[in-house]
Amino acid sequence: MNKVLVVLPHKYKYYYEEELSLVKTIYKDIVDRIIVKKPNPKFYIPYNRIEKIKDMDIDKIIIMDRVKPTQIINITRETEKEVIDRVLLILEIFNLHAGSLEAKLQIEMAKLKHQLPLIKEAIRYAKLGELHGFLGAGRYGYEKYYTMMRMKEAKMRKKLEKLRKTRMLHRKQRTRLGYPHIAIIGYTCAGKTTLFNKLTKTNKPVGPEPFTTLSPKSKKIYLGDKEAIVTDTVGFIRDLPHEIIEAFYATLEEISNSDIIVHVIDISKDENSVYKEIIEARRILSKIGVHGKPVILALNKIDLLKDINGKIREISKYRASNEVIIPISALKDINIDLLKHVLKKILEGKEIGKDICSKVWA
Ligand SMILES: Nc1nc2c(ncn2[C@@H]2O[C@H](COP(=O)(O)OP(=O)(O)O)[C@@H](O)[C@H]2O)c(=O)[nH]1
Ligand SMILES: [Mg+2]
Repeated sequence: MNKVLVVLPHKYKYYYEEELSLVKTIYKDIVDRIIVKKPNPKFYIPYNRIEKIKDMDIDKIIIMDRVKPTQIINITRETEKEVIDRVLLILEIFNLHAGSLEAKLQIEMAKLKHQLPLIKEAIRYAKLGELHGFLGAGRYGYEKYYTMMRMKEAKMRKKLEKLRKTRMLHRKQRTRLGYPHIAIIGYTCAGKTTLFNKLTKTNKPVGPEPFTTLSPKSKKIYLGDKEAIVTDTVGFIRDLPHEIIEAFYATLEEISNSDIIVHVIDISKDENSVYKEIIEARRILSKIGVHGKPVILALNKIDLLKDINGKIREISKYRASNEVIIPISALKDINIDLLKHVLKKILEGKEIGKDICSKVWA
């Protein structure tokens, strides 16, 4: 059930790789891709392609854009394939990382809200003619399904409010037990998962700890004689749709609960986009209430650079006082041991020695 066709809008022409990488987080088997310059008002996808899709061996069509409910319904009717738009895909990705009940509810709410207009549209179509089984509503009829979903949404909203209140009450008493936490953050495609896998190679996922909300993407690592939990966080997504920002922040609580943040940055990109990513990460951290925690700027993909020192010198200009710079290659295993060493030093509350400072731009 994983064969997909990806539809990319031309507006993301500089970010096709990132967009495809988002898709691959959930759907590994991308059979083909279509680039759309000007969306067709009725089908989004050009009509000559629609006819061919019908015979393609795929399970889903993923459209990396905003798609109108009528367009989704039209495509489904013509091709008999399921359509997922960018919002739904990103919510699926959030779900992979959501540890707490609150984050899960927030994501579920966003999904429902996103689908309600689609159900409404389906009601209109069903009245006009045939539209069976769309969105799993077949058995109930769309109107009943719509009412059911509205009720579900109201119920979820109440549950969330209650959850927030109790959390406010307990926040002060909440003490963290167990291991220190390291969160890997950064944009899509920066190399977070590659680094996470390198750091945790053979280690098993950890079970839920008391009083903490642990993401399913967490594993234990050994830093010399020290143990810690490292989390591959959801990642910052370019052009995040505004209606899912709340769900995004809820999913990021795994960062608020961490002791050290490793911000992975692809420095094979130009200086300006690296700078923007550093600033944006700081803004997001501050927004979720993370201030002054130690941050390691892991400048990744140095294997792709000709002038490593020049590039690092440029980026050092932007370093804040709580940040340490370590150039690495997660893929080619360059400076990973150094990164581990620095993590250990920070966990021990020790100064990062002068000997390292010559290699680490602290
Ligand atoms: N050349 C090079 N490629 C890398 C490095 N680290 C990751 N990549 C590649 O960058 C792409 C995105 O990596 P991934 O870990 O999935 O990024 P994530 O979205 O941040 O989790 C993959 O194709 C990786 O193989 C690196 O150090 N050097
Ligand atoms: Mg990843």
